[in-house]
This record gives sequence, C-alpha cells and structure tokens, in this order.
Amino acid sequence: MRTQVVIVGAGPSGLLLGQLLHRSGIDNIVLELRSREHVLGRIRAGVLEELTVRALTEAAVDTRLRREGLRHDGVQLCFDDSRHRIDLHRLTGGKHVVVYGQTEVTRDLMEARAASGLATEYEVPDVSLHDFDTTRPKVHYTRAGRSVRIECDFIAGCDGFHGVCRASVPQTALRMYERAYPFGWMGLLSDTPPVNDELIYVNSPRGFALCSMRSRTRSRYYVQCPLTDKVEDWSDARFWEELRCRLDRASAERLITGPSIEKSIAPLRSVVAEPMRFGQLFLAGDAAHIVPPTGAKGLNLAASDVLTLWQALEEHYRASPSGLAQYSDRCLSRIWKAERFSWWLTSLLHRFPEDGFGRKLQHAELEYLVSSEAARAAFAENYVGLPI
Ligand code: RFL
Ligand code: PHB
Repeated sequence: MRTQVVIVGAGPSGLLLGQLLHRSGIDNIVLELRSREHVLGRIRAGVLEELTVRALTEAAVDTRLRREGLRHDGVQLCFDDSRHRIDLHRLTGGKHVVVYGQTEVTRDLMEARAASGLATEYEVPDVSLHDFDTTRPKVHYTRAGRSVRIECDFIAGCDGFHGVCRASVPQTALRMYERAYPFGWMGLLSDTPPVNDELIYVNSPRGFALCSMRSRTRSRYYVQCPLTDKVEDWSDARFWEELRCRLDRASAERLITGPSIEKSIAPLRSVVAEPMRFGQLFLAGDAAHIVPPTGAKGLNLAASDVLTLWQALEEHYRASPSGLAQYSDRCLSRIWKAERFSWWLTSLLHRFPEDGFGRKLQHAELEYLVSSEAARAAFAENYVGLPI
C-alpha cells in the first residue's frame, strides 16, 4: 500500500491534520491504537483559542462548534474568599476563547473523516516505523492477523505522550526537558448547570480548584489532589464537599451538585522533546510536548503544530519553497511560551508541600495580578493564545 502521509494517532492532532491534508488534496491514512469509542470516552480539554477555532474552520468542521460552543470574554480568579474578573476581551483588543469539549472536536473530526470516505484504521496494536531517515519511510502493522506495510513520503507522529513515534527516534537524537509537579487533578463531569457563567480558577488554603463547563447544563470541575490518590478514594459526596470548601462563599452557596457521569485523575507535568523532526518523521501535539492543564494550552498547542505542519506539507507538494525545514523551530518558539505560561499559572494557583515562603509569594503575585492592568493584560494575552 502507498500513501503520501501516514498519520499515527486519531486524537485531535491526527484527525485535524488528516482533514486539512485531505482538503489540500494530499492522501493520508490514520492509524489508531484504540477503538473509536475509547478515543471519544476520554474527557479532556474544554477551552479553545481563536487560532484553534480557525484551524477547525480551515478543516470545515466548525458547524456544530459555531452553534454549540460558548464564547467566553472573561475568566475569574478566586482567592481569599473573593472573585476577580479578568476581562479577556477588553484586555486583548477584542479576543475571546470558546468553551467546546475536546470530545466534541474529536467527534466532529471523526464524522467529517468518515463522510469523506478517508481511511482510518482503529485498534491497530503494533504500529512500527521504518526508514524515516530516508526519503522512503514505511509503516508496518497487523490487521486481522495479516501484516500490512504502507510506503509513504512522510510520517506524522500524532500519537500522544505515550505513543510509538517519539519512542522510535534514537535517544541520542532527542533532548527531553521536564518538570513534574507533586500533585494531580481529580476531575468530575456532571449534568448540572455550571456554578458560574465564566470559568473560576481557585487558589485556596486547601489547594487549587477549577470550575469549568461543557454546556449550560453540563459542568466540569477539578480539585488538586495528592498523586497517590485513586479515583475510588473520591466518592461524589467527598468531591462536592471538597470543592465547596475551596470556593468563595457566594459560589459555594450557588453550587448545584448531582451524580458524576465521569471521574478521572490526571498527573501534572511539563515536558518538551526537541527537535520535533527526524528525517521524514514529524511529531505534533502531545507526542512532542505536554503542559499541565492549568493554562488550557495542550489541545491549542496541538492545533498550532498541526496548522504549521499542514502549511509546510502543502507548500512541499505544491513544489514551492517549503517550511518543512523550519517546522521544529517555528513550533518550539510558541510551545516554550505556552510552557512558561502553564508552569507560571500552575505555580501561582496550587498548594505546594511545606512552603510558607512560596505561599506568601503566591499571595503577593495574586494581589498584583488583580490590581495591575499591565499584569492582567499579560495574563489575558497568554490565555487567549499567542500568535503563531
Ligand atoms: P492525544 O489526544 O493523546 O491523542 C493521541 C492518540 O494517539 C493514539 N496512540 C496510538 N495510535 C497508534 N499507535 C500507537 N502506538 C499509539 N499510541 C497512542 C492514542 O490512543 C490517542 O488516540 O494527543 P493529541 O492528539 O496530540 O491531542 C492533545 C490533547 O489531547 C491534549 O493536549 C489536551 O487534552 C490537554 N488538555 C487541555 N488542552 C487544552 O488546550 N485546553 C484544555 O482546557 C485542556 N484541559 C487537558 C485538559 C488534558 C487533561 N488531561 C487528562 C491530561 C484537562 C485535562 C484534565
Ligand atoms: C476543562 O474544561 O476541562 C478545562 C478548562 C480549563 C483548563 C483546564 C481544563 O485550564
């Protein structure tokens, strides 16, 4: 079998790239380890930057997003029992973010791919990459007991942080930069109206909390928890009680609770792999970098990598001077700024073990942030997303 681009991974990065390439007339095949249902069952991101919305528009998968996505012009920070609004729209000269779940983005992309009759192989357990340091790379896998070999021009590694693509690169060709945080997020999804019509990021003496949403009737909440906690340790009742304790009094009184429809724990980490290109293999999204979710940047960075890669591949196939050689440097420049913002916001809002000095600094910084227009403008500029 032969195609132009083999895309490994059917998460948002892989499916978005596939759709963009298809619209440019570039053949591609997507290979995914898990089932379609498993991919759709993962509850993750909720906040899209305008750039991500633009990428989905380019891919012609924005119809439902435009209808159902919630435009947010501000976010709120909560500490010392009071809430402070950051007016994203005013502080950025008219920008905003859109609340629309990653699950819905993925579903829209899957449906568009199926409607275009494009090849996607789900539940392929043994993808392996070959000869990507030559101009004739190959990808092997097994389908219904028979081995399949695809020859291609390029491989796009969109297979997330634990995928096979980055792991196939010789360790000497790769440099990893990493920071781990001593806590995780316990997340709960429920069919209850959100406590507030804007997101609330909370720094409380009991730890971080976040009030987010998926729609006007579906809420997504998170509380900081120890890394050793298991989902079974968190009954719904315990979660709601803990969230209530971390919120300001007015929000706590308004909070409407109900049965969870999903609960999960995510560790927080910052990782960047450099470079993002090895011969004909290009890494994009979580395969190359992860951020703690505090800044809502992971999916958005994935979309900006994919936009950059799509443009470079399109130029290559049009035989114009192509951005393929600059791909890694272009992406990394934006990635490191998002890594910085995500690390900073994580450091500002979470409770760290035994750190009196750190807590005083957090407090000083929070007071500065809510009292200084310049500091709020810097927050807003990063939150809505920096340009490519
Ligand atoms: P994904 O989504 O991990 O998809 C990779 C796909 O590759 C498959 N795969 C393989 N396929 C074939 N062969 C193999 N050997 C394979 N190994 C793996 C996997 O099964 C999977 O389907 O990576 P992608 O596409 O790069 O997308 C990245 C985003 O998923 C991620 O950055 C965001 O979810 C991060 N994130 C957030 N990002 C935002 O922009 N805004 C947010 O509000 C936000 N909130 C979050 C988040 C991540 C969270 N968690 C769980 C870490 C909130 C949370 C709690
Ligand atoms: C979410 O809705 O899941 C969400 C929102 C904002 C974040 C992280 C996660 O910073």
